[in-house]
Amino acid sequence: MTKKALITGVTGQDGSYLAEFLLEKGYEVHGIKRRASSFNTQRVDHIFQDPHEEAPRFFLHYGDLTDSSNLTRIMAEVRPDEVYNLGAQSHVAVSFEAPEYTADVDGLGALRLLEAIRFLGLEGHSRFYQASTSELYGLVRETPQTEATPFHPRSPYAVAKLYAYWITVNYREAYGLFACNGILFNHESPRRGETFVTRKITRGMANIAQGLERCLYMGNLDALRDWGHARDYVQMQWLMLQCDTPEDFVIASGEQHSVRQFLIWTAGELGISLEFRGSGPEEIAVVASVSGEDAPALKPGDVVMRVDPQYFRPAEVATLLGDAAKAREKLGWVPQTGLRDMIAEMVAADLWTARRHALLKDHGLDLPVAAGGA
Ligand code: NDP
Ligand code: GDR
Repeated sequence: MTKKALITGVTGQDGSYLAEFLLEKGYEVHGIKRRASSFNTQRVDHIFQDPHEEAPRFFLHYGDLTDSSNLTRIMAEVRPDEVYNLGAQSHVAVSFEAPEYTADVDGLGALRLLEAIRFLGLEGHSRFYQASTSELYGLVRETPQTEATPFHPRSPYAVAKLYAYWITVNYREAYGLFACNGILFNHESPRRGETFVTRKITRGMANIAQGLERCLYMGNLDALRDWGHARDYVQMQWLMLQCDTPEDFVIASGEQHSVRQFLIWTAGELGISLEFRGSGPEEIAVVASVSGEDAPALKPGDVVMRVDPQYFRPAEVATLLGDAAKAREKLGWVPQTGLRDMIAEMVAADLWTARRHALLKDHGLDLPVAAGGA
C-alpha cells in the first residue's frame, strides 16, 4: 500500500525538502498551500505534477491553519498515514509585530490538526509530527540544550510554539496519538526565506558583490546559533514517525557560531575579507581586500555592513547550542552537510541569481531587487 503524507507549510523551506524526500521514498504527498495574490509555489514547482498526468503522487490543497473546517475536510479526504505540521508564521521578529496572528497559526493551528485527527477517529491511523523549535529554550537555563532542558520562551513566536509543543504531548498522553515533537535548531539552505539572518547575509553579500545593493543593515551580530542544513534535518522528521514509540527529539549540529562569523565566512566565499570597526549600534564592516572575480563591484574601504538597531529584538535569544545525543543514538542522526559547505552552497546559489540580475542590468534591463527586511 502506498503511504500518504499530509504536509502543512509545504511551500516553505522544510516543506519543500520533505516533500522531495517523501516522494523519493514512494509516498503519495499532499501539501496545504495558502491562497495568495501571486504564485507562492516556487520551492515546489520542480516537483509539481500535473493532475491530468498518469498516476500523480503530489497534490496541493488550498488551506490555512486558521481554518478548522478546511483542515478537517482535507484530513477526511486524504486520511494520511503521516501528518507533518510545518506551517507557521515562522519569523521571530515578525511575531512581535503580529503576536495574535502568530498565536493563532503557530499555537492553535497544531490543536486544530490534532482535533481533526481525533474527530475523524484517525488516532490509530495518522501519526503526527510537530515542528517544535530551539526557540522554546529562549533564555537558556543550561548549555548545551537537550530534551530535558527547561523552556523559557522569549517571543510571541516561541510562546505560541510552546503551546503547540505541549498540546502535542497532551494528545499523545490523553488519546494515545502517535505524536512527536522535533525540537529543531536553526537549519538553513539556499531555499531559506530571504529575511532570516543567514539568507539575508548570503543574498545581500552576493548582491553587493555584483553591484546590485550597497550595504547590509543588520541587527545583533553577537547572537550565537547552532546552524545545520535543512535537507539533513527533514530526514529526521520522517524518522521520528518511523519509531516504535512516539518521542520528542532535539536535532542540532552541536556547533555554535556568531552571526558576525557567518558574515565573515560568507564574505570569504566571495573573495572578500572584512574588517570590523566600532561596536554595538555603531559597528560597521569595511572591505579590507578583494580577490578573485566574484566581487567586481567592491574595493578596499567600501562599507558593506552597518548595524541598524531597528533589527534588534524586544527580547533576544542570545545563545543556542543543541545536544542531539538522543537522536544520534535512537535515530542514527549524522548530519551530512557542515556549516562551511552549507554557506558555500548558499553563496553559490545567491551569486548565480545576482550575476543574472547584473547581466540584465548591463543590458539596460534593470529589474528591481528587493532589499532589507526583518
Ligand atoms: P518557512 O517560513 O520557510 O515556511 C513556513 C510555511 O508555513 C510556508 O509554507 C508558509 O506558507 C506556511 N504558512 C504560514 N502561515 C500559514 C497559515 N496561516 N496556514 C498555513 N500555512 C501557513 O519555515 P521553515 O520551512 O523554515 O520551517 C518549517 C517549520 O519549522 C515552521 O513551523 C518553523 O516555525 C519550524 N522551525 C523552523 C526552524 C528553522 O530553522 N528553519 C527551526 C525550528 C523550527 P507561504 O509559503 O504561503 O508563506
Ligand atoms: P531565529 O532566526 O530568530 O533564530 O529563528 P533568524 O535567522 O531570524 O535570527 C537568528 C539570529 O540572528 C540575529 N540577527 C538577525 N536576524 C534577522 N532575521 N535579521 C537581521 O538583520 C539580524 N541581525 C542579527 C537575530 O537577532 C537572531 O538572534 C529561526 C526561525 O526559523 C524560527 O522559525 C525557528 O524556530 C528558529 O530559527 C530555530
